[in-house]
Amino acid sequence: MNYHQKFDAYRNLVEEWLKERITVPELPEKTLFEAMRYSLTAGGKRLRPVLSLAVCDMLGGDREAVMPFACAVELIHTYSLIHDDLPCMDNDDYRRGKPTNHKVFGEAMALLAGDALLNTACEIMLEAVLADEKDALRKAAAARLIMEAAGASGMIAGQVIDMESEQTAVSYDQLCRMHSLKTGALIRASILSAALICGADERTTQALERYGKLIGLAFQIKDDLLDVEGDAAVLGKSTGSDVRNHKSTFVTLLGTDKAKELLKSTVEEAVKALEGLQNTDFLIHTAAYIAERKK
Ligand code: GRG
Repeated sequence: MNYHQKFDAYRNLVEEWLKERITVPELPEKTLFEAMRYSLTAGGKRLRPVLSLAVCDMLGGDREAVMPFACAVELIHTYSLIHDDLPCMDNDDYRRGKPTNHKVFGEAMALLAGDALLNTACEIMLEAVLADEKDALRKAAAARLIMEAAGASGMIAGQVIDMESEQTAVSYDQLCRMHSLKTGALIRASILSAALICGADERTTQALERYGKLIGLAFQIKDDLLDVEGDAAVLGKSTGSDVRNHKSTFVTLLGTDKAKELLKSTVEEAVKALEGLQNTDFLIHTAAYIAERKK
């Protein structure tokens, strides 16, 4: 299997698990579940859960043990996108080339679908903790790590910094910190939660932490480059408020050429972080994939 086939195989496992777990019951509140399913099945790359499963395989861990946590991160990621698109945030009409959740279900339902996805993520992780006495502590630690990354010292903090820095010039360091919280925290959590559940030793955990940090940064530089190249607009990501056009990005701060150089060197450093570890092929390719992706 080549890299892309392997990525697809991981992604298919994630799709199957989510399809079974997030169903639409015949109840009066059915629309809520339809709204949750709508964004959850709208064509996301599944990068975060794929990373969790890849780390699990790299460490010879148990995929079944990691899967609920991998999917919980995807549910949290999906909720964050629904809320990010709301009129009170970025006010986007399209995401992944499709109408945003609130455009289809209305603002109130979109808000509640995001809330419910976050709650479901917690439920899924706690169910996994309670299902297995043997690894309960490790799994509880993984759940804590994921919730911290998603919360007020992680993704939500990044979103607040982003909101409050709109229309103001930010420094390169401020931009890095904002993205490290807003997008990096959840990417790192997908890697480190799997490492925790699989019992990674200190040296491996440190290497994976550095790798996660660097691919998170690479992910964001690439996102900024994609926005500029217009690919993102074609895919319907950037129809939001005009305010976004004035925001500092890696491209506005560094220029396209320097941003591309930084992307290249960040990926190289991410690969270097894995030196000395075994079975790192998939993670090495993922670092390159992040830099080469078209969406
Ligand atoms: C509203 C609480 C709250 C948080 C929002 C992550 C975030 C914080 C907002 C997303 C805004 C955004 C588009 C950021 C750029 C980087 C990013 C997270 C892109 C989307 O991630 P992908 O490319 O998405 O992994 P797919 O579509 O593949 O799932």
